[in-house]
Amino acid sequence: MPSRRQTVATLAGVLSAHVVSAQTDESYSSGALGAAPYSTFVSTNATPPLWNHVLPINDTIKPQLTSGLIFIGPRGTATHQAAPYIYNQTGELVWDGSLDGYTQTMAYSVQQYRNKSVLAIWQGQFNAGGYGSGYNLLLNETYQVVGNVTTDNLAGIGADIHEFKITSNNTALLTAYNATQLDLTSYEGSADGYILTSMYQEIDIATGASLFTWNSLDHVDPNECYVSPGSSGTQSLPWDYFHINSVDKDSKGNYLVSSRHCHTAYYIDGTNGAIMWKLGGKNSSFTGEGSEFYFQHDARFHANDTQVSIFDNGATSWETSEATARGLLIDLNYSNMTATLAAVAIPYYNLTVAESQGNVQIQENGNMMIGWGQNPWLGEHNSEGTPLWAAQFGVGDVQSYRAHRSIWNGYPTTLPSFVIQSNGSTTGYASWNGATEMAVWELLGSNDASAVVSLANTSAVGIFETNFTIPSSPSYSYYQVRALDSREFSLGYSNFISSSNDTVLPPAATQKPAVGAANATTVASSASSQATGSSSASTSGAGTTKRASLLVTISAVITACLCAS
Ligand SMILES: *[C@@H]1O[C@H](CO)[C@@H](O)[C@H](O)[C@H]1NC(C)=O
Ligand SMILES: *[C@@H]1O[C@H](CO)[C@@H](O)[C@H](O)[C@H]1NC(C)=O
Ligand SMILES: *[C@@H]1O[C@H](CO)[C@@H](O)[C@H](O)[C@H]1NC(C)=O
Ligand SMILES: *[C@@H]1O[C@H](CO)[C@@H](O)[C@H](O)[C@H]1NC(C)=O
Ligand SMILES: *[C@@H]1O[C@H](CO)[C@@H](O)[C@H](O)[C@H]1NC(C)=O
Ligand SMILES: *[C@@H]1O[C@H](CO)[C@@H](O)[C@H](O)[C@H]1NC(C)=O
Ligand SMILES: *[C@@H]1O[C@H](CO)[C@@H](O)[C@H](O)[C@H]1NC(C)=O
Ligand SMILES: *[C@@H]1O[C@H](CO)[C@@H](O)[C@H](O)[C@H]1NC(C)=O
Ligand SMILES: *[C@@H]1O[C@H](CO)[C@@H](O)[C@H](O)[C@H]1NC(C)=O
Ligand SMILES: *[C@@H]1O[C@H](CO)[C@@H](O)[C@H](O)[C@H]1NC(C)=O
Ligand SMILES: *[C@@H]1O[C@H](CO)[C@@H](O)[C@H](O)[C@H]1NC(C)=O
Ligand SMILES: CC(=O)N[C@H]1CO[C@H](CO)[C@@H](O)[C@@H]1O
Repeated sequence: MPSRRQTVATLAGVLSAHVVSAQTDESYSSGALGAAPYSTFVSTNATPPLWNHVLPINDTIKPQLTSGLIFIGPRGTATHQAAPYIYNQTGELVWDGSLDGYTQTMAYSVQQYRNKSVLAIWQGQFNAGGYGSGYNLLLNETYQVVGNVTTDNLAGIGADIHEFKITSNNTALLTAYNATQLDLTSYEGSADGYILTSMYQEIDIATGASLFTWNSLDHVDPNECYVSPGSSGTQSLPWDYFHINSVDKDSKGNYLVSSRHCHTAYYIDGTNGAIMWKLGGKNSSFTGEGSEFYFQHDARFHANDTQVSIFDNGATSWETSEATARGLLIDLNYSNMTATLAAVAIPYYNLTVAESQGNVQIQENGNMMIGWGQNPWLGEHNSEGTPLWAAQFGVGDVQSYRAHRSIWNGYPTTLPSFVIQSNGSTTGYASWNGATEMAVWELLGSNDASAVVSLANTSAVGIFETNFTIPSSPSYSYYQVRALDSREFSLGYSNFISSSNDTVLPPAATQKPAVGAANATTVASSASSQATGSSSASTSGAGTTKRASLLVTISAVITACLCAS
């Protein structure tokens, strides 16, 4: 946390960063604000990529959206701080995972584990060949690690970057890549060549034991795929003939696997790994427009397995197959084996193909939430494919493997961050990384860091950092803030900050921290920050009740939102 004695110059820098966020779309899109504009704050070191709502959410669109927060994992060479992030629908920061020690991620999403929401975050080593080896951490609503899932019995090869999905049986689906020696002369390669096999496992999360392991080389001949070895096929750069990037499982216990380099989604028998049908590619079991996609990602079953959604990249870095990437919802007809297009989402803006990454998340109301992969864009289309809103979160090399919307209620066990700055008047800055239920900041004063006097309340709904003037009279030796939710439940107290020097004292023993967690279930239904309807500020009404005689009016300020109206 920055010292309260930040210089005026630093403060000016911060303020100018906020001014930046208020500039027009064009200056962001054109790159005039840099390759990766980001926000800064006074009370924390968070530096989240700033959004530019190129197709803003208007009042007509709002009722067509479902609730939830937005989950992206910005990465790429221009990204100021690669990490898992949570934003609200309008691009306001909710959680910067780097402040909790998390770094660059790919598979990152909210999942259900034992009937509770967990945040699943892949962490590990990236391989220049486009895969990785690591593990998936499961965080509960208090951001504490409750699971750590990787491969089982794969001789040191850890969980790959591309997939982590928890099934309804509390098992996890994850991918893995292994280099193996193979005579590649039948595939335009050398006799002492090396090939990458794509594997996936189903893991019992509680025990870590694998229940199922599948290896692409056992079932898919490299000739079925589209990417020849080229300059790869060596020990240092093995031939990635299959490139697995998603795994889903249906109610019948069979798997759906996306192979980017075979342009195919494989339906795999959950008992023996045999391929039951193929959608797309050279030997598609289905005919029709729904079986034509290129270098795709994120194949998921829907509608009792009669539909599949796919992110069709339309390209890879060395080959372009289509005019644009597409979000696809495909109807599968098993009686005559036809695949028809139920919905196609095309980026309305200047985006074309996505050379890598990307996803389609079908919302409860049928909307398609799309992360455009290597392009720093995300957006939502209705069930007919019409764009509803779109935002960019970078201009240069900023990417997010996937983009999701999910309900998430966060009750951090860290203390709220509170900083006081004097620059003529005295201003307090408060934020709480990952707290989603916070509606009101209460300012408290104390002379001995125990007996506290309530001084003022200020609305905090939807805002990551709130600033407010600290009254000059009567003055106190220490100030503190308390976070309250919309029902005035106490969520937590900050440290006491001295008004005259750098002294920081912990909350008093009587100020039990993070009580919100105890009320997580009851409070969840009142969550306001995830609403999509018009201003949610009214829900803070109860929290703005006068709490003390010294109530002063304090205006909340939106500090880092680039919300074009
Ligand atoms: C989160 O996990 C921690 C560590 O296991 C546990 O102490 C805490 O009670 C859990 N919190 C919730 C809300 O489940
Ligand atoms: C998770 O497991 C990996 C090994 O797979 C280990 O390196 C890592 O430290 C663990 N992390 C946590 C937070 O448990
Ligand atoms: C990975 O490939 C090597 C070399 O062929 C092989 O020895 C090893 O068993 C493979 N590992 C797995 C988990 O299949
Ligand atoms: C869950 O387990 C049951 C019983 O083993 C099985 O029939 C079902 O297919 C499994 N479902 C998934 C999604 O793994
Ligand atoms: C789902 O499809 C199967 C046939 O594949 C059918 O037996 C089952 O009744 C369907 N379930 C629902 C809920 O429609
Ligand atoms: C396949 O069957 C569906 C109805 O079940 C029909 O609408 C469609 O025209 C058929 N397609 C072909 C190519 O026969
Ligand atoms: C899209 O392209 C047009 C024409 O090149 C340009 O005027 C416009 O600013 C671009 N829009 C974005 C969001 O980049
Ligand atoms: C709201 O946004 C939608 C989607 O961009 C657009 O079609 C519509 O014209 C907009 N409505 C208004 C009133 O701006
Ligand atoms: C997101 O936060 C902003 C504050 O920057 C707020 O105005 C907006 O209402 C919030 N959006 C939602 C959907 O809660
Ligand atoms: C809060 O900060 C903004 C600049 O981001 C400034 O315009 C506003 O006056 C500040 N409000 C208070 C009460 O300090
Ligand atoms: C710092 O301020 C606190 C109260 O504001 C005071 O009690 C303490 O003596 C001060 N410490 C120093 C080193 O001046
Ligand atoms: C510790 C705490 O804040 N507990 C609250 C949980 O919610 C109930 C109402 O449902 C309050 O009465 C408690 O004070």
